[in-house]
Amino acid sequence: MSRYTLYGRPGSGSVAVQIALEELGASYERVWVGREEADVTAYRALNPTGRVPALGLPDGSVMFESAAILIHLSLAHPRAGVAPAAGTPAHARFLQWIVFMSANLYDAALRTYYSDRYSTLGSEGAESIRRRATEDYRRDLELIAPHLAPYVLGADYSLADGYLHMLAGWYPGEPAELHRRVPALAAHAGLVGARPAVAKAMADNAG
Ligand SMILES: N[C@@H](CCC(=O)N[C@@H](CS)C(=O)NCC(=O)O)C(=O)O
Repeated sequence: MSRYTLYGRPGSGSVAVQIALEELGASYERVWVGREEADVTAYRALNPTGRVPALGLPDGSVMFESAAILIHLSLAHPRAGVAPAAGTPAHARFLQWIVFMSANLYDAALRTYYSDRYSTLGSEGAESIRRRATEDYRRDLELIAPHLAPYVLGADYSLADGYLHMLAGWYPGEPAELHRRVPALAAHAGLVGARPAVAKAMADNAG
């Protein structure tokens, strides 16, 4: 029996959680949540936000919020080498970057792709929100880039890298242009993308 149930949609925020589950070698069932109203209504019984991802835990409870899920998985599997030991300065940096990415990069992605939800001024307002979100997105990717050495925490891969891989991959501009301007992000994308766990999760999302 699967220990975890991942609720997601192809190419959505569930990608980072799926990468994490693959990195852990965890047993999980992956459930795509439909977009029809009835599907979302049924899903709200598990996750009241109606958004993906959510993760069913081995005790049958369900949690949501991608950053919280990644932090939980790293703490629930302390010997898996996917995060520094809890309570250390390195773990403090792990928490810092995971929360930074959730609060800023993920938020910029939502303001970019759901800009109409952030405006009461119709499509004109939405367009200006989208433009600002894209600028914020680029600024925050550039803020992280100097810290990549080559991973978010330095020499060691952590679940923060899968998260960055997913979020940087959603950047609405031309990836080649972003990578030319921020070579550390290109190197990071190459390294992380080559990991078997990441490739497996990406292939599943590609269909
Ligand atoms: N803060 C949430 C954001 C989740 C989120 O907004 N997910 C998007 C997909 S990437 C979603 O479910 N969108 C569908 C909708 O909002 O209707 C998290 O980090 O998990």
